[in-house]
Amino acid sequence: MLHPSAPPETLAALSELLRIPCRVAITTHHNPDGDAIGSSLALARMLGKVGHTVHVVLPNPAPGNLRWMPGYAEALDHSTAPTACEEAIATADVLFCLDFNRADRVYGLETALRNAPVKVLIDHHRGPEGIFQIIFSDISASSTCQMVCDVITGLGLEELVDAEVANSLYAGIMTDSGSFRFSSTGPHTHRVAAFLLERGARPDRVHEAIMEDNTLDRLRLTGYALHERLQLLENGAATLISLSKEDLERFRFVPGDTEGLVNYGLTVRGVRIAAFLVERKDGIKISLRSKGNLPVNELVAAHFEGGGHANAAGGRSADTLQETEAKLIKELPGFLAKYPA
Ligand SMILES: [Mn+2]
Repeated sequence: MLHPSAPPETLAALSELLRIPCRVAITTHHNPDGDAIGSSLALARMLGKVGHTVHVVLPNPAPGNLRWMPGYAEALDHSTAPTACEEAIATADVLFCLDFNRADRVYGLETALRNAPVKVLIDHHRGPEGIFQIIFSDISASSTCQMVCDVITGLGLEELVDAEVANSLYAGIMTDSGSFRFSSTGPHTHRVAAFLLERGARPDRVHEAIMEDNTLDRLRLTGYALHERLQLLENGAATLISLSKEDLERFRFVPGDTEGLVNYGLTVRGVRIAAFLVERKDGIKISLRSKGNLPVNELVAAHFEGGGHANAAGGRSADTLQETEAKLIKELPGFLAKYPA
C-alpha cells in the first residue's frame, strides 16, 4: 500500500465533492506534455470507474508520441471542437485543472475555465492563481502524475488502478522527471513508480513509445541544431541554441520536434545554464534549463513573460529572434554572478 502524501483535509473536501456520481471535466495546459496528458487521462479513467461522467478537454492536441495513452482518442480538443469543449466545461459539476495553475495557460478555454464554479487544482508549479476551490499544490513533487497517484491513493481507490492508468501515470512521471534524474526525483517518486509497476505499468514500453518515436526529419533537426546553432557562452558556463522559422521549415518541423532539445546544451561539461530559443508564429519561445542553485524561473519571470521551476522554466518574447538572443546574452553575466557556482 502506498502512503498518501496528499493533505488529509483537502482530500476530505474532494472526497465529499465526489461522494455522488457527477459530471466531471478535466483540463490541462496548452501544448500538453506527457505529465499533462498522462495525469488527465489517468484521472479520467479512475473517476469513470467510480461512476462519474468524465470529459477530458484539451486546449490543443498532444504530440504524436503521447497519443497512445488510453483514452486519448476520446479526449476533446478545443482547437478542432471548440463548442463541445466549452459545453463540457460549462455543464460540469467539477472541473479538474491538472499540471498548470494560471487560467491563461489553457488559451482559448480561459473564459470557460474562469466561469466554472468548482475548480480542483492538482499541480506542481509555483504560485497558483487564486481561482481554485480545492487545491493540491506541491512544488516539490516531480510531476502532476505523482500527485494524482497520491490523490487516488488518498481517496482509497488504489485497488482500482489498472495497467492503463498505471502506464499513463508512469509516462508523466518519467517525462517530467527526465527519466527519474531531475532533482525533483525523491524517494517518494520511486515509491509511486514502484506502486505503478505493481499495478502493471511497463517502463520499457512507455519509454519506447515516448522516446523512440523520432522521425528522420526530427533527428536531423536535432543534429543540425547541435552542429550549426549551438553557441557556448560565458566562458563555457552557458549554451544557447536558436532556431529560426527557416531552420524549422527546412526540416519540416511539426510540434514536439524540438521537445527536449534544450537539455542537450546542459550536458556540456561546465555548463550551468542552457537556453533554447525558437521562432514561432506568435513570437519567440524561450526554454531555460539549469544545474544546481540557478533559478532560471526568476530570469524568465523578470525578462521573458514566463515562469516555471528553478531548474526548468519557459517564457516568450514579442521581439525578433536576434533581439531576444541579444537580450538574453546581455542578462546572462549578471544572473550567473548573482548565483555563483
Ligand atoms: Mn508537470
